[in-house]
Amino acid sequence: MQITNVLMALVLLMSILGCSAYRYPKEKAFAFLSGQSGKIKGLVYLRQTNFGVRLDGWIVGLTPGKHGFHVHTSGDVFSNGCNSTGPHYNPRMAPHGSPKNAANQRHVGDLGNVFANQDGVAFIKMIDNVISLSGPESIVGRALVVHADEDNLTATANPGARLACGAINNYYIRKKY
Ligand SMILES: *[C@@H]1O[C@H](CO)[C@@H](O)[C@H](O)[C@H]1NC(C)=O
Ligand SMILES: *[C@@H]1O[C@H](CO)[C@@H](O)[C@H](O)[C@H]1NC(C)=O
Ligand SMILES: [Cu+2]
Ligand SMILES: [Zn+2]
Repeated sequence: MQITNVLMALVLLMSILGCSAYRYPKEKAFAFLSGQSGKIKGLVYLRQTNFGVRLDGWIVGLTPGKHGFHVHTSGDVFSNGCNSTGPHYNPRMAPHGSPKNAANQRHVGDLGNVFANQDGVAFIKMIDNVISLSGPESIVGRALVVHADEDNLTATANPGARLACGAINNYYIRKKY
């Protein structure tokens, strides 16, 4: 209940901030993560910077430790929960890997792991220069997914069930005139 209120307040705040976005014409997006159990919730705010896409946010309700965190291909979080978001976003037909790998040695969507503390809260603060919020490989309209287990960042990694997910929504407000 309380968490929902905090998330709502943040969305409101972000939409207010979004109103001044035209002064800084960089793409912005957000994703609300939720899962089947209702226990796991998250909010991730994404913005394009000169160094890549910066992600800030948090996910609550996780078990402590590392959890695989990726952009999956489809933003469809409705037809079959997180299972309908498809595989990792991989427009370059590359193997799965670490976000630190070269762009052709990872899926574009491979963001590695988030780390949940003893309270089950993962604070997200990362910059990734392979994903983008515009252009032919834009991740807008796709989904962020957090997994039950750690992504060991190898080509055969299996981070387990999809605990929570959310579609990535663009909220860049274009100047009308
Ligand atoms: C998604 O798939 C997993 C593993 O196959 C399954 O346990 C889970 O119930 C599925 N979730 C939904 C919403 O169908
Ligand atoms: C990574 O995880 C996969 C799937 O569980 C496993 O097959 C592989 O051996 C692991 N690799 C390392 C280096 O831990
Ligand atoms: Cu994933
Ligand atoms: Zn991958």
